[in-house]
Amino acid sequence: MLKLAISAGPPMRTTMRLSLLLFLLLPGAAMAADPAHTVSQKGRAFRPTEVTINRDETLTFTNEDSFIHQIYVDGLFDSEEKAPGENINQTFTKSGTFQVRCHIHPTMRMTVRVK
Ligand SMILES: [Cu+2]
Repeated sequence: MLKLAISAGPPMRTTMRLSLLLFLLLPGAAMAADPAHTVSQKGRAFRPTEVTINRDETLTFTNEDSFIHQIYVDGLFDSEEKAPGENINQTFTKSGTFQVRCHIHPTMRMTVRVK
């Protein structure tokens, strides 16, 4: 698809299309590549077990097990159950120290510190 679009127009149009493409792709790529905001659920455990973020930042929880997980913080949020390979994007809008847990696996827990 990309090659077809580039070869179809004259050079000016190609530059414009490439700029638009980069504009659309780069923010998403930067977010996906940020390891500080990603928590994996693997082996019935959160990894890492402690994360510090700023208020209003979002953590992405990735289910890397072969069974269902979810996440909750008492009194704050309670996510849907997620199948293997699915993600949960959770924004922390309050400052404080929170224990994130999984209803399905009571031994799973981690600490999120929100500045
Ligand atoms: Cu779980």
